[in-house]
Amino acid sequence: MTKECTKTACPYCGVGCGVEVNQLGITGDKSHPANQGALCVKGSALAESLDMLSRLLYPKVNGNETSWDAVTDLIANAYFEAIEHHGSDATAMYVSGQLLTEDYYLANKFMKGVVGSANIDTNSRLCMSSAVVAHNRAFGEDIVPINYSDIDDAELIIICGANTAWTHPVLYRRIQQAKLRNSKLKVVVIDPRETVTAQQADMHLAIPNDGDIALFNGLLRYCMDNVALSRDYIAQHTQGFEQLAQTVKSPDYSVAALSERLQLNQELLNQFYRWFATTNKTVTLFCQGVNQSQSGADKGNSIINAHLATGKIGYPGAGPFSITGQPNAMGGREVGGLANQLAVHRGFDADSIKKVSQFWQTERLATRPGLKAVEMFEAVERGDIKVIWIMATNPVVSMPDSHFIRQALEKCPLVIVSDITEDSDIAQYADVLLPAAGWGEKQGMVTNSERMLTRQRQFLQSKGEAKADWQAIRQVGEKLCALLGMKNGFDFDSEATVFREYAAMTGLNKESNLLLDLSQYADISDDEYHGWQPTQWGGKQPLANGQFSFPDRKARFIVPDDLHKSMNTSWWLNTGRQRDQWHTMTRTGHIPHLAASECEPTVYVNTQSALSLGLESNQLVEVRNLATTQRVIAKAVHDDALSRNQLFMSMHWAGKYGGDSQVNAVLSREADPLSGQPAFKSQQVELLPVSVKAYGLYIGKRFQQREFIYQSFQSEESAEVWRFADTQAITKQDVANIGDIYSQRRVLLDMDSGWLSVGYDEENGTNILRSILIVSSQPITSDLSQLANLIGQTLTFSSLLSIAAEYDASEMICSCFRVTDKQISAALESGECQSVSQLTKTLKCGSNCGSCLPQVERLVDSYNQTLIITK
Ligand SMILES: Nc1nc2c(c(=O)[nH]1)N[C@H]1C(S)=C(S)[C@@H](COP(=O)(O)OP(=O)(O)OC[C@H]3O[C@@H](n4cnc5c(=O)[nH]c(N)nc54)[C@H](O)[C@@H]3O)O[C@H]1N2
Ligand SMILES: Nc1nc2c(c(=O)[nH]1)N[C@H]1C(S)=C(S)[C@@H](COP(=O)(O)OP(=O)(O)OC[C@H]3O[C@@H](n4cnc5c(=O)[nH]c(N)nc54)[C@H](O)[C@@H]3O)O[C@H]1N2
Ligand code: SF4
Ligand SMILES: [Mo]
Repeated sequence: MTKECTKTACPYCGVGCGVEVNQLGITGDKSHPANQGALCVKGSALAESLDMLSRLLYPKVNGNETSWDAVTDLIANAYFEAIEHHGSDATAMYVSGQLLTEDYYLANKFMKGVVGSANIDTNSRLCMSSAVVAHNRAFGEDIVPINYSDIDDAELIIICGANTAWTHPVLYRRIQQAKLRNSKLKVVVIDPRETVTAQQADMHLAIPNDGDIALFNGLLRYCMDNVALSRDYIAQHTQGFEQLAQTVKSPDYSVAALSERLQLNQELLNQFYRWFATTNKTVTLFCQGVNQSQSGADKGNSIINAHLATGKIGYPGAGPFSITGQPNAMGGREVGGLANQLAVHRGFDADSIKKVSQFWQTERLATRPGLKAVEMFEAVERGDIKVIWIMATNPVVSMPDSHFIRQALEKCPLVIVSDITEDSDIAQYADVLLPAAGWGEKQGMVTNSERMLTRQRQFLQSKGEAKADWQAIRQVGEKLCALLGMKNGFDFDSEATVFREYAAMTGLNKESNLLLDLSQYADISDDEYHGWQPTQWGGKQPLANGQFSFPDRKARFIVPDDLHKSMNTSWWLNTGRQRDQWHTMTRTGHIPHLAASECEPTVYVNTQSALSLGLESNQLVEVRNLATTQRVIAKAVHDDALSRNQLFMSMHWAGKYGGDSQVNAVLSREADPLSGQPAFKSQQVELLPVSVKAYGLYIGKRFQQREFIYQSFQSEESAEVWRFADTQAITKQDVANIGDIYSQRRVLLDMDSGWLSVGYDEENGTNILRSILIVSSQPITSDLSQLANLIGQTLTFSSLLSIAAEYDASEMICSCFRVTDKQISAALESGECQSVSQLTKTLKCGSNCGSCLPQVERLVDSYNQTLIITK
């Protein structure tokens, strides 16, 4: 790591925290406006994320290393041939909100400006596209009209469809701090699950899946009935209110009717509506519980409707706030990287086509929208797409109906993948693999949820022959321009030159109502670019003047389609994130302390429903999609946070970590018809017990694998932890072949329900422990993974057994210091600690990143409540 201090940005979520790389390692940047020095658990583990093994170092074609020159020719020729023989639309590119703005700008220019097709889509389709539609329909432009400082000013914060405490932790901490300062501030969480965010709120509205539109229509109705509308705002700054008013007047949206439909008591609903109606400074945060739905765009608009109709927008502490998922999802939207945008907040209207063609000096410009992610992979499956370039995303895990996506890619004549690792699931489908420089090895610009542009800076040499993604595109683009007989549109020698061209392009918006205009940076010098300080576009309060981007400058109300989805199966499956992992685990799965909080693929099952089926916690179950007959196997865990017939599974389990237990295998491709965003959050499935004859746990470094029906992997400091299960009994003889066949000696002990096998080597007269293998006919409930610390140590058998006995099933609360719920409860019960601050001092939990503080607080609260009840 460098001696000097480099200021850069965290590569994970859209909070966009500033990070400093210095002699101490990687710490929060105190001067960055987004985080003022704070980092969450993932941000705090950034230094460890750099120790990734299995980096992809050289370009490869069909598994063989080759040169960048050869591979550049190959790709450019493939695009050229496909264009010549099948037309531009026979090609595609699928990119990512984790690309930097410069990468994104060139990818968009490559496809729309040179190839001449808008078949470039991005994983932001799975993430933000419903919010983009909602903004465009309401404001005439994709604008987030909020700053983080609005959190500090607000008196009511509504968090709808977001588990902010886990997914945007530094922003969530800002909410908690605002609450400490302002006793009037109320927080309401709208989520079918009682998440850690909901547990901390003043009010939790546990609506059924997709109940949001009904809830917000009811809110408008309440405001109408209680004279809480802003008639002036509606008259001066909006259009279309009358039609919406007619809709919400329906008896379906009375509090009484809603109370029944949403299964919420009337008093609670009335109180929520009263708080909204009487609080001017209201911010409504929303994320994937809103976006990832068949009515995602309409849900977004129903939230915006409520803010417009009451005029709660455009002043400090008020407005609808779509929080972005990925670090540069916003930058990608600005550049225009979605298939249904052209560039720089412009669509495919005649004026935009003319201006963009002139700017890029191209006669090949795409003139109509391309295929959205799901449609794109369907076209690949049909054989319509001959070449696809996938960059910085892992669609065979993250797209719905993932087996279908895999089949599609197997059929595609040429799949090019740019990734930092060869181990990602998508890399297994590549004909051509391009080694990408990763975070710290590349540089460029990112935009966070509040429109703040921050520089990601390089502080490491890139590894092997890895190149920044923009450079790979530049090379291929240059070559393709030559093949097509065009002027070279890729004459860039640095990120700064790319950024300047992009900034100049946003100047096309000068003579329009569009707010995105960075043209004042079109001539910045290299030094100014390198010294860039976090800068927000759109001004501090972009919609303060009530002037929107439509020609008449008025905002639009949208009548949302209030879907009533009927249930045809026994269970609803909801999916999302865990606190300590990032997406498909390629960057976080190998970090032991992040792996500890959810150690294996787990499906959370509403406790009552589970009990009524006789389903035990820790038993393996099968989640099945009846339509496709696909299934995944995972460990069932009872969960009171879910309502009846609800399941929840995290999206992360992928690669060797999750084996075949990847939840998207059972998700359908159902998507919002307007945005194309898949409905990841409410899927109809069945849950079936799996008849398991043998459960296994291996701790060591040399696992002999074989075909199991279930297998998962957890990374530990000194060893690997493998969990597996089989429908066949594993015999004593088999045990000898599964574990560690390399150790000099094995001891096999009979246990009540199976065997314990310990492998060790004799070295200089002592026995060194190499592996521990347990095979049992019963689920292995204890978390024995910490026994990994003993691997490589001198073996004393009695110590092994006593430690094994101590590690009872417990939940990892603080990942940084590995403090479990059991340890916290023990400290409270013994009287050693009585408050969060004492726990933080004594056990250290929460004293590093603070991501677990909401859970620690919750444990203290529930302990205090038990005290009151027992007294
Ligand atoms: N730790 C961690 N943080 C991350 C990420 C990560 O991988 N790990 N990824 C980042 C990215 S790209 C994104 S997009 C964000 C996502 O951030 P969030 O949207 O906050 O996270 P999710 O867990 O996907 O889903 C949020 C909640 O929506 C709820 N929900 C489901 N259905 C409904 C519904 O019909 N209505 C309502 N109101 N709620 C519903 C779910 O129960 C869930 O608690 O997180 C970012 N931050
Ligand atoms: N069931 C379910 N599925 C979901 C969701 C859900 O809530 N539920 N959420 C969806 C959402 S919101 C999102 S954002 C997606 C995320 O899903 P993905 O984008 O597929 O997930 P990542 O694991 O972030 O994939 C990034 C890939 O890029 C590689 N990579 C990292 N850095 C670089 C780089 O600098 N250059 C290049 N070329 N490669 C790099 C990584 O190794 C990894 O393979 O998942 C979606 N899928
Ligand atoms: S909240 Fe955490 S993951 Fe998100 S940007 Fe900040 S440190 Fe990174
Ligand atoms: Mo996302």
